[in-house]
Amino acid sequence: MARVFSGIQPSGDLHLGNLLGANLNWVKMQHEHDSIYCVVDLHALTLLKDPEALRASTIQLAQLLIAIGLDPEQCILFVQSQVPQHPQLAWLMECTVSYGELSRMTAFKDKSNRDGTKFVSAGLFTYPALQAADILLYDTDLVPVGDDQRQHVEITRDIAERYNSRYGDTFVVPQHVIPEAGARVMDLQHPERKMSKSEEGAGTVNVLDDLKAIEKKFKRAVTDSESEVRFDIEAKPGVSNLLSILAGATGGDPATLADQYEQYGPLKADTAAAVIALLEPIQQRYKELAADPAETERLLRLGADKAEAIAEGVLARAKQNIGLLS
Ligand code: AQP
Repeated sequence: MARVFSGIQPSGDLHLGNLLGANLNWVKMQHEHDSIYCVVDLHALTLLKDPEALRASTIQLAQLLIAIGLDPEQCILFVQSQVPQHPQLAWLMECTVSYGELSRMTAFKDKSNRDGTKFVSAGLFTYPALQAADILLYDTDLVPVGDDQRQHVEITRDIAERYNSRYGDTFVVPQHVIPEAGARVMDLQHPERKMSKSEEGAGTVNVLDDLKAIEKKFKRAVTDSESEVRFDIEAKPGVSNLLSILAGATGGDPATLADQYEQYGPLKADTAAAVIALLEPIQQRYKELAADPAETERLLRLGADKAEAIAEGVLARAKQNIGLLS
């Protein structure tokens, strides 16, 4: 059975891009593979956070993942900072990746250049090394992620291969798994940029948004001055984004779905309805889980213990091979 690992940052509200790009695949894969999922709170520290807000977001995100369908009996679900092997292996990763490689990461360039970013932490620069540690600590074969994480899985593969060639066979070299539809959900108001946790507003559909507000967001989604419904990301980014969302939410194919529409209005209405049908039961389950944070904390602690039992062995192998005393 393949080993699956992926993580998500408690850095803001969970949105439709996270869901279609990654989390729905996580739910599916937990039934097919040996799956490990992580709320990567240490990654969230790369940008300045209010401590109370970080703690609350960490619990809320775990509850949302369970509400979406992750079952702590079927997979291991845990919080990164509760497994100390992650930052320990990250140092070995930092010493295996080069400054030049880290400088080429587009996420660093985007986030460090964002308006209002006054303090660029060293962690923001080196975080692909921590991410490599997250993945490699579990002898991971498959990493289900959205398209924006392709480059980070690539650098993880490069680090694993370099480590293996320098110090002998140590790590499994993982592969990304990216969904066919919904791999890159774009902002509804700015279809040239990806939907992201840090961009709140009319272009972002959050999993916990009021359902009426979601309908409005789709109604107001930016399209173009033509009227033809066609899947063409370059020429028609807004319309193609709606088709991708509809396909991701219903399991269809965006280009085939385009043939069913002659106008933008019905496409927007159907996409909103499909998203609402997906989110409504998640919101209901979340409400129940939110009422009992102590139970979530208990489940996460159990998950961390299971994760640590695996991570301990892999870290010991990595330390042994690089020449550290055990
Ligand atoms: N727009 C997206 N479309 C498809 N997949 C996406 N993912 C993120 N955005 C999209 C996937 O969700 C998983 C978790 O990613 P993250 O924790 O890095 O979330 P984020 O929304 O990108 O938030 P960040 O990191 O805080 O980014 P910014 O600062 O840009 O808002 C990953 O598998 C990711 O691919």
